[in-house]
Amino acid sequence: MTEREETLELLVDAARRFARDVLVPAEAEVEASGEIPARVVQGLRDLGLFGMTIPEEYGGLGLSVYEEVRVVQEICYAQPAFRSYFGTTNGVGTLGILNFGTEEQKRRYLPQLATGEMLASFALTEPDSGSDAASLVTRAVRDGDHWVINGAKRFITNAIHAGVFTVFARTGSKDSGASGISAFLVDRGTPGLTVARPYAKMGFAGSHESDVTFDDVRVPASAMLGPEGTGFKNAMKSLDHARLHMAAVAVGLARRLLDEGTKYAVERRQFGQPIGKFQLVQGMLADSQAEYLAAKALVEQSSRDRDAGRKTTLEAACSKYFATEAAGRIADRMLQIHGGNGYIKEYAIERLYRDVRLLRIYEGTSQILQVITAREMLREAGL
Ligand code: COS
Repeated sequence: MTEREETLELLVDAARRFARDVLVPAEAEVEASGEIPARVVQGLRDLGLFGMTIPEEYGGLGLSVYEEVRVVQEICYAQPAFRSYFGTTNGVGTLGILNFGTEEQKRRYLPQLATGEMLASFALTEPDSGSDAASLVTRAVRDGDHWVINGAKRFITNAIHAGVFTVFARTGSKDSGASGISAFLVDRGTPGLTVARPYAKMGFAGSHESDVTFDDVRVPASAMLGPEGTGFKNAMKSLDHARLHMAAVAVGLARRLLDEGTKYAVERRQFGQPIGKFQLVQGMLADSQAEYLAAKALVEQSSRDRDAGRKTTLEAACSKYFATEAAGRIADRMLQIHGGNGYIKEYAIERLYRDVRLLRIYEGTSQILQVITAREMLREAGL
């Protein structure tokens, strides 16, 4: 084992222990309060998780994508809202700065983001622009040395905590499509930027998503991220990476769901024996274990391909699609094993079942991921 591999295994082990010893026991408290306790946030900071993807020269851990997905799987053994708290800062909220930022922008934001002193949000989705991201209508108009932004964004994770937003706005004409979109870094507290109260949701208690509105928000020209008109590519590139991260979230959660179901199958007795002795229950366990192993292998191999410098748009889409759909099926089977007990709040499976539902929707719905996969295949074949 190389020194780097040994360091990774130490970090993975620390993340595993933190998830099982600190995060899982805190789940009920988060469900009741809707907040991640300060001691947990501090623990996530101490592990360096806010800076996983940020290079060491800016104070982060500088993990490769493979290393990142290994750590994320461990943290997501606990309910996924814990990961959401540092997820946008590692993922979509920061990747644009890493990929497209000037040295000045990197120095200004990355060191604070790496420590978790500042959180980042990614503001792409709008009320009428979700899967069709290139149709967004938030507008940025040049005014001397400034840009003036007007519009509304929807479902913005961590908006109430974020110190900086990567905002996608149209700088081209109304019908300019993807090539008329630019990205901007907008600081919290900029006049005209308003964050609404987080939504009440089906699951994911402790993760906060809000509407964000821009009413004549003036930012200096230096706040533009990358050249004018490259915002859409910036967003897509960030999502290619983030979808591997999200696939790892599903794999981590799938492991937890399997453990909950297996434990229940051992403890619960019916017809005079543990229900795990019944072959129909065994079938549900075996199908779920096979899907878990397949999802884990897929995301880890796809991450290695990305680290090797290959374009992994197709692999990232397949990983997120397969892993999140598999996690959904696993959640359903594990709840079925719990029977009536799976439907009451006393057991973790009820909450995890609601949490897992979101994974097939955000950062690309399963249907959009199917479209991306098929498009890449057909393009390769010359269509
Ligand atoms: N990496 C880099 N560039 C990319 C890219 C990628 N993965 N995907 C597309 N692009 C580029 C294209 O190459 C094209 O550039 P050129 O015109 O120079 O060739 C440009 O971006 C427009 O691409 P395309 O024509 O494919 O745009 P579409 O409007 O057809 O995109 C999809 C459709 C579905 C791919 C896109 O809208 C999408 O991913 N939607 C889901 C958004 C999402 O996940 N939202 C979740 C919330 S954000 S957390």
